[in-house]
Amino acid sequence: MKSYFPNVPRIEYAGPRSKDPLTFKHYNPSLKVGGKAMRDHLRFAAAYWHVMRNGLSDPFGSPTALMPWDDGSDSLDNALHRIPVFFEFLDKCQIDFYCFHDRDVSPEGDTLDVAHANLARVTKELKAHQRASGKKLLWGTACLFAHPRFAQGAATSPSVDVFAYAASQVRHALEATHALGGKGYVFWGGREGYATLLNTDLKREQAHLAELLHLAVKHAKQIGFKGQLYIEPKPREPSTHQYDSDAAACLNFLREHDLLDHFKLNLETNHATLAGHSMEHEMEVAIAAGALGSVDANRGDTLLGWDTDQFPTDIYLTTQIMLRILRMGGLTTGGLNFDAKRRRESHEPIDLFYAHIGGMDAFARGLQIADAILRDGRLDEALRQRYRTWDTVIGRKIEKRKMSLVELDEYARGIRSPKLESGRQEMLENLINEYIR
Ligand code: XLS
Ligand code: NI
Ligand code: NI
Repeated sequence: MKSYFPNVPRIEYAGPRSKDPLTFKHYNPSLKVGGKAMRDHLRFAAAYWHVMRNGLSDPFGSPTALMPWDDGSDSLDNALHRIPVFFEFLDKCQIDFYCFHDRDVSPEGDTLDVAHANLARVTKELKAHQRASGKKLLWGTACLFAHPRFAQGAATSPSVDVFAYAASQVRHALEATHALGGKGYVFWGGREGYATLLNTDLKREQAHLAELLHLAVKHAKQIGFKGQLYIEPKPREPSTHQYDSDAAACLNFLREHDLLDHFKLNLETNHATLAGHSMEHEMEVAIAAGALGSVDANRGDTLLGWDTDQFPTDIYLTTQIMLRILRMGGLTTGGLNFDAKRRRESHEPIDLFYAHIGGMDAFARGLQIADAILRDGRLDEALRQRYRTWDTVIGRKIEKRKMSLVELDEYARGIRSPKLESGRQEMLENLINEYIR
């Protein structure tokens, strides 16, 4: 069989002492952590759009990525040729899942009919490769942001015909995802927002967005798709403001439009920071609503104000993420999808491997550290202690909504002025550092 990465062996676990950059130092897929294999905790996925389609251009410069397997055309043939390259990449990286947009994997063509036929052809090929390799689809999605027709929105376009085009694309992307046994389907509303409120009917646009989601819920049911539907929050870029701006906004939107039973959130680290939040904040908000579904694993750059989608290599970050995933009992339909791209300077194919190895090792360490912190128990105990006054008769009564304002007034007048204890932030930060080695 032809190899597209002849100089790259299958990446294997070689332990923390290994000096070979093409080995895992920490990711040991079958190693059990807390009774569960690392690969089942982490459920790594690669993003087709970054691995296969990202030429690494930036707003100031053209693409740099070397892709010797790609003829640069938009032909169906070229699209089909990319598939074995991608599956070789997945195999060599030991990544079990992948994610794609309809337009990453198959060309748009001149008409919708051609686009759908292309997607159907490519889906067949993807299915054959999945079957031969055992790789799985974490989620699929429709690209409703790249084509010029979506410049003013897809579901939120002022044009009803654009809405219909978006709906058509969603139908086929959903069916392709279903055919491939996808564990989920994502809506990321890159253009679902506005550039200026002067020309925007915000209420109407949001209702249209909700309607597209309702249509997708209905269609998923009709075709028997049992995968999880997700919304991926992001505050801006490309729009000035996106309706799915952060976890809280998405949850409110889902509640308002009666969709919360059908959707979970796919949270991306760089989107959290663009929204002015930490990833752990976004995760806590989603988990509190029982709605954390999946993670787009990347990071931003504190010195750059856009979605740089860098590979996550920060052990603090991966520890924080894994702490929350472990506490909520693990990922089920979701995974850790590397929605991440190499820097423009890292243009050689081998950099794809270094990038993913780094992200996988960082999460493997985060997992082990988080597991150790939770087994140690002091962090959870400190949290429990901090709220212990609520674990009393009076606290429970308030939590059960069994106290009136008058009763609380009487209670308060019968006790001494409350004294606060220290929040111990620094002590707890030190505790985390004990484990980051
Ligand atoms: C872009 C988003 C996108 C989604 C899928 O910022 O992260 O890649 O994950 O449409
Ligand atoms: Ni993403
Ligand atoms: Ni992003």
